[in-house]
Amino acid sequence: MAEAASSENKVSVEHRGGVAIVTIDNPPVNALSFSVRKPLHDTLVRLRDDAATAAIVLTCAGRTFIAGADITEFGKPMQDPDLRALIALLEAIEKPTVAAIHGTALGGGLELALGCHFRVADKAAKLGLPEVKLGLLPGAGGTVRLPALVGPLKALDMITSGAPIAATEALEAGLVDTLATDGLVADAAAFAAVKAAEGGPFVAVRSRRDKIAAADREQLEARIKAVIAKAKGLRAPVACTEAVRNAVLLPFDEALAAERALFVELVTSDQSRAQRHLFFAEREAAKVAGVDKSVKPRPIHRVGIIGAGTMGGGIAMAFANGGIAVTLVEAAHEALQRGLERIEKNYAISVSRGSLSDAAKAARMALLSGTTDYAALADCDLIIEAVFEDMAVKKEVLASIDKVAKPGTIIATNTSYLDVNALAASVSRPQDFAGMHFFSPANIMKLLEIVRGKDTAPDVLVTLLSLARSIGKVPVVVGVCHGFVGNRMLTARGADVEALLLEGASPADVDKAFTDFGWPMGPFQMWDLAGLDISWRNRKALGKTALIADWLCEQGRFGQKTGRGFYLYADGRTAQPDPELAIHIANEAKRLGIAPRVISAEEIIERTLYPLINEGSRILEEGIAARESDVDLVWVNGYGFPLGKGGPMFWARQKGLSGIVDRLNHWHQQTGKDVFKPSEWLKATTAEQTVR
Ligand code: 3H9
Repeated sequence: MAEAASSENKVSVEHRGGVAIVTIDNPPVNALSFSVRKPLHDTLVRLRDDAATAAIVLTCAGRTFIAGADITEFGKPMQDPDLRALIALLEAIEKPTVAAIHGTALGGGLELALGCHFRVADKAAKLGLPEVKLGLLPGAGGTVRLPALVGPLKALDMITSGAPIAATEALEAGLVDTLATDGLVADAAAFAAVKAAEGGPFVAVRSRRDKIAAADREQLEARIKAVIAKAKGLRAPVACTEAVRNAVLLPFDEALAAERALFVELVTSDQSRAQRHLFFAEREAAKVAGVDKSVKPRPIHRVGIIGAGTMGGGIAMAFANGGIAVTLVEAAHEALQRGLERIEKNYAISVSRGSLSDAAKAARMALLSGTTDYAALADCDLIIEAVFEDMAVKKEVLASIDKVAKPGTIIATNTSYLDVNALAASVSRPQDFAGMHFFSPANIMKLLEIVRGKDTAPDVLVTLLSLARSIGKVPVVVGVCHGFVGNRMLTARGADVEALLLEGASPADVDKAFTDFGWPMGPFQMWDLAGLDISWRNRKALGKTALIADWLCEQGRFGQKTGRGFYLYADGRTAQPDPELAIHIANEAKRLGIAPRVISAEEIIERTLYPLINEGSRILEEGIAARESDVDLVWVNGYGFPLGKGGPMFWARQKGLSGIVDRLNHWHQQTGKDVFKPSEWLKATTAEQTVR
């Protein structure tokens, strides 16, 4: 017999003999919104007091178990009952309670399941506490109950990485009691009936102290130290370690109270606000203007890649890592061989570091086949050219692809700067053509700019978006312009950097201001690493110059690879200041009549980051990016903009756009540039912020 327990039907109960099956139905991911918590609370009270109910099974409708608290409720007053109260109620029920888990039990969802006496999982289920990725920690007892069930070391790994574990691993770790074999709910109901028949008392997770008592505290402290060393200025991972340590050292209720205090600190922090913004930004990015939800992706079973160099090889690895077959094409056998060997070597390094098994390496290599014959591309569903960044070369390659690709195959160019519409003209099917701008190393970097040409078909965009997500990339659809979103803004960021040197900052001053801000490295470190010759070649092609960088290149100083660039690299890696460069810069400044002065870190940030934000605003005004959050995703995932600051546009809004406009005005005046003209987007947005 089934009955609805709430007016909205988000929680319903079915009685199977003495077992009450409580089903939560709150699509799409059964988040624990108030509209679920309230009826669930009332239902549990009723079943607790119902003499005919001998056991309770908690399960979910739809594609997944509860994916967590409702993130959209954070930052607003929490309506009672809160999740902690709900779990306390559940945990105190003296009848056996069983969570029946399918899909993903995440965050508050897993915490609710930890409030049950038992957990039964579907074999394909995943369980985890991903709060750290939102700049949070599990705030409903997860940091205290998980260590009790799986031991503090395992719990620390799960909580500080945020990565879910598979059901089999959860079984081994003691997180679930059994895996379903005949059907999840039926098995969970049978399990609950057996437990009820066996009789209590049933031990709540809070009372299981054996794994806590047995914890190796020295090892725990060592792991905590390692997590803190890798926290990169983020507070959440550190707070997670504090909470797990509390779970070991403090009595249960004290540890719970300490967890709560940490959660409140984090949920109101700028870092967590930024990370929550990025969570929703990733989901928003999947929505493309003019593309209806009903548009279906084309199936992609095999990807062809032209060019087995660093970029092509990296892209091939990205697909093989995602389980997709790849045909790699090179012009000559030797180049193909070199490319395949480089891939094999990269995988071998992962094996030697322990991050990849031999079997997984073999499986990935087996997905890669190499050839020098374009005809082998005939069965590919997507073909990406990743050859030299030159319009004529790319056009020739694309025309050759066009001749062999079957109808419906998507043809893509991996270009960083070139005009995608001009490239589309070299194929006979521009509707099947798009840009796919990967970032190097393409097997590691998460960002993918999907460049929408004027004729790109909606289903091509949908296909590339879902394909990218399936291989773990963060895709963002962008429009056609020189450098798209990321590289165009990067150019703006670097425009004043040489001027800063001439005015008195050293490369190390600039780089330090960047790393203090939270960037992984500064512009000079980045250029030295990438090779100064690359931007030199680009400048020459565009008829542009850079006073200092050109001088370095003219002397064959291309950065780390030649041992000298903006820095000296005596050992090939460690950057040392170069006195000769300092003299050269001072001489150039003198020649230009620039008097040296002390440049503050604040000025360095204002003269690099503010122009970048300004360029972002122009990109929005022109519709090259659809929304601010898309720009933020590009910068966080492709260029190392600090995660805890949420991306340049988010950071700019927090900082106050009108202040940024004032400072851009100021620097334009100070450095003798034309009067600063804010974009229409900046004007409108600052006006809107002022009114608010
Ligand atoms: C927490 O639990 C705190 C507690 O410890 C303490 C509390 C006191 N809330 O990702 P998808 C939306 S913190 C609200 O595309 P998938 C999402 O925005 C939480 N909304 O699906 C999207 O909306 P739209 C800890 C949520 O199948 C739609 O659902 N939990 C939430 O690719 C579909 O999402 C997490 O961090 C949420 N919790 O992946 C888990 N989750 O369609 C977060 C999703 O309008 N969620 N939405 O764009 C996920 O990791 C993935 O959504 C999941 C499904 C793997 C579940």
